[in-house]
Amino acid sequence: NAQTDNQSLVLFERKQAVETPALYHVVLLNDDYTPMDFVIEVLMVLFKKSYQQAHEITMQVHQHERGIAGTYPKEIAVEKMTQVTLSAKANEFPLRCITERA
Ligand code: NFA
Repeated sequence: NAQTDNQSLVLFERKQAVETPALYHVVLLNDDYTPMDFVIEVLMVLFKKSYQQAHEITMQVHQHERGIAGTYPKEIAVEKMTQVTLSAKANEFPLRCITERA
């Protein structure tokens, strides 16, 4: 319910209400071995970023140890995190990814 996940209520006329989903950042973490081009590709394919956006986020992670790949409702954020982790493993890169409450 609204309390457990600290969600907000959007109220409509005639006392209808819907809960807006709590949002989570999918955060990419830096490492020394994953190629920049792989990170850019992950951001473009899984997070629908343009090449320019993907390059900026990759440089943010490379220089500052972490960066936000995208922000989604929890279930989708966890799914994206899983896809990043599986894709990295399949390519034998150590890229790590976490989710955190936005
Ligand atoms: N630091 C990695 C390198 O120098 C690049 C990288 C960027 C890795 C973003 C993970 C995330 N090859």
